[in-house]
Amino acid sequence: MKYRILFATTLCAFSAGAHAIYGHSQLNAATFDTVGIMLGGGSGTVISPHFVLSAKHVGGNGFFINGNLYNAVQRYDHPTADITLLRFDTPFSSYSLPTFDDMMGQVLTFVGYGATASERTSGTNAWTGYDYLGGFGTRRAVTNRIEHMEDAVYDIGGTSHSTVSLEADLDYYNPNTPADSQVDYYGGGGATANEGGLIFGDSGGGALIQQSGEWRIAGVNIWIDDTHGPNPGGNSNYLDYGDTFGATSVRAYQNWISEIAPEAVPVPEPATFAALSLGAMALLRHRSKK
Ligand SMILES: [Ca+2]
Ligand SMILES: [Ca+2]
Repeated sequence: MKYRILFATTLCAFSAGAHAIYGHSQLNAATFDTVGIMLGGGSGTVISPHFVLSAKHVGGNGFFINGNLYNAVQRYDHPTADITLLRFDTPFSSYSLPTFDDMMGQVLTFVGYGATASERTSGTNAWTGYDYLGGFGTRRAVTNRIEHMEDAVYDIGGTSHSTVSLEADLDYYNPNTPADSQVDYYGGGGATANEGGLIFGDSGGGALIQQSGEWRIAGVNIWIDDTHGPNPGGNSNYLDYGDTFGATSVRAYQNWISEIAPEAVPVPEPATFAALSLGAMALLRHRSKK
C-alpha cells in the first residue's frame, strides 16, 4: 500500500502540547477556530452553519469544538473518495466556506489536532527532518505549497478508493541540513514561511487559504507518504525532508458538496449582481429604442 492514512490509533486526553502540528515554526492556531476534533480520532472543519467537512476514513458522528460537543444528525460518506460531510441541527456561528478555485502553486495553511514532532537537531542525522512525539487534541497550524495533484487509489478499511489529492512536500530550511537531504521532491519551490506537515490525527482537518479576508477550505487532510529521496529517519518516520502528504481536493468534489450542502456554496460577489443588473438595464433601453 502506497499511502498511510492519518487516522489516530488512540484517542488520548485533550492535553496541551508545546510543539507544532509539526514544523519549524507554527502559526497562531487560535485563528483557526472553525477546525475541531472528530471523536472518531481525527479532525474536521465547520464549512457552513450546519455542516462539517472531514475525511471518510475518520469515523463517528461526534464533533468537539471550542469547548462544546456536538452530534451529527446525518453523515454523508462520498461513494468513492476520502471525504465526508456531517450535518448538525444546532447551527455553528463561525465557519470556513469552501473555495473551488485551482490550488496548484498556492500556499495553504494545514490545521489539525494530530500528534506533533520535534526537530532532529543533533546526532548523526541532525537537520534531516523531525522525530515523532505523539500527542493528540491540540489545534496546530503550519503552511506548505501545493505542487502536485493526482487521482490516487488507496485502501480505506479494506476497500479500494480513489481520491483526487492536493499534494505537498516537506522542505528543509536550515543551511545545516546535509546536501543529501536538501531535496525539493515535487520541484515547486523550497520551504514556506511556516513549513510543516501532517501526522497521525490530522486526518479530516482543513487545508485553508485566505481569500478577500476570509479563511476558506480548499482541502481535507488525508494521507502521508514516506521514503521519498533520502530517508534518514527510516520507513516508520514520515517526517524526513522530501516526504510528502496530501489533502482531498475540495474543488474536485464541488458538485457533491453543492448537492448535499447547498448552504456551503459561496454566493457570487455583490459586484457581479450589480454588473448583471446594469447590463440588463442597458439591454432594456436598447430594446425600447427600437
Ligand atoms: Ca514544501
Ligand atoms: Ca522516512
